[in-house]
Amino acid sequence: MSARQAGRRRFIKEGAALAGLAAAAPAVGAQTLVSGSSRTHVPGGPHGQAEHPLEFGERSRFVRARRIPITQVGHADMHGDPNGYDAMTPIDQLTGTITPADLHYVSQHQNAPEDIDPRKHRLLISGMVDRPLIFTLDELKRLPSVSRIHYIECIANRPSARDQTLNQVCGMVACSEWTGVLLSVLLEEAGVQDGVTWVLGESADKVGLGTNIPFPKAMDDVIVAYGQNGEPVRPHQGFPLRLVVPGFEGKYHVKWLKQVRALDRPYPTYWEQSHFTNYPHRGPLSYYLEQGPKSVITFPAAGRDPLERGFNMISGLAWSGCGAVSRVEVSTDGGQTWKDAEIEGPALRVAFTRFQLPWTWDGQETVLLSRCIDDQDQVQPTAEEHSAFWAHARPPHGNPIQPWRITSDGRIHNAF
Ligand SMILES: Nc1nc2c(c(=O)[nH]1)N[C@H]1C(S)=C(S)[C@@H](COP(=O)(O)O)O[C@H]1N2
Ligand SMILES: [Mo]
Repeated sequence: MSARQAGRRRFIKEGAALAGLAAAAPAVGAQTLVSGSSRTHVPGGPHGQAEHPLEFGERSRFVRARRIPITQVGHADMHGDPNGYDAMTPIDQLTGTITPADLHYVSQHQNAPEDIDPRKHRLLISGMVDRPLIFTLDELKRLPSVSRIHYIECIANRPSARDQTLNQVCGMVACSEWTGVLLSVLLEEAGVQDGVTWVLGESADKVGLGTNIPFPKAMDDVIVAYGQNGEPVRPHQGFPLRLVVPGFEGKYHVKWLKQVRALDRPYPTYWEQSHFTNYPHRGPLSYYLEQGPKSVITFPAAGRDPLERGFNMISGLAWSGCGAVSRVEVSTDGGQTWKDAEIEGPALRVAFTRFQLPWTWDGQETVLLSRCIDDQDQVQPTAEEHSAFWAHARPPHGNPIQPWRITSDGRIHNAF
């Protein structure tokens, strides 16, 4: 008998066995299937217990991952709003490097315009261009797309002695896969004229955020994004369209994007001047561009349960606005000695990179530190280096090293 025939014989035999099973269908199984088919929640269903019915896609009730309204962590709303529109990423709950869309922090000057109808929304490319263009969302989606993983971090995300937990210290950063059209494609299509040096992105919300971006950056890797982590960008993240300006501080990433203007100088906008430049502090108006290398240990970290003696895997996140993370060093003795952490997964440019280091804690008080080195050989600064460097200006990126002190009872404290 050939192998093929043997295979056929076996198939027939199994087929017969299955048919026999159907004929003598066990009563319980059959009934469960029939009664369960028309409802999502079957009391006493196949698994015997449905006292806590779940919507499809909902997290387990044992997982308490929610965005944290900024007023709840004892911070004033960054934009001085009593309603506190800002909310933080529960960074202690994240695994890997992607932030689920509903946990991505929110930073904005007013509540999200929830009701932008994507069929009515338009993107205008104007200013110093040969052909001003108006795009519908469908038209944008017909253009070549890119999907890239990038973090976004608010300028307010900085270590501070007044904060007590990891989420307070580092909850204004998140990392998603963004899908959309490169801004360069749209600008080229419109025909940018000689002399253009900046572009201005403007939003459709009432307060309106206008952000000036240097023209070379606009032509490099800026994305007009309609997708986030495999679905349309959600309203609080800018539905239906937002800018993603990789590596530049949060305010460049204009949500609810409605217009991009090509200009021969930056156009002063209220929010930019009042919150995001050195104005009215000292010296001439200046814009902060790429963010430097940064990292934070997310386990062990303040806000978590006390640490247990013995083996622990130190884990954390690192990123840089200037490129990819090339190395992360960890110190378990307050900075006297440093070890290279293991980088988990590919280190993508301008994206969260997870690192880990095995460690045995002997129960002695100590301080844990991490420092990121990016592929431009830039090293994350100490607190002293950071404040010395920015002594004469408002520091744009709060990227000094974050220390966690572990006391002998296992409790973890912010030692910044
Ligand atoms: N239209 C608009 N876009 C905006 C803002 C805003 O207030 N309005 N806030 C900016 C700031 S300050 C940050 S840090 C990022 C935050 O993006 P996220 O809310 O998606 O986390 O959005 C930026 N885009
Ligand atoms: Mo921000």
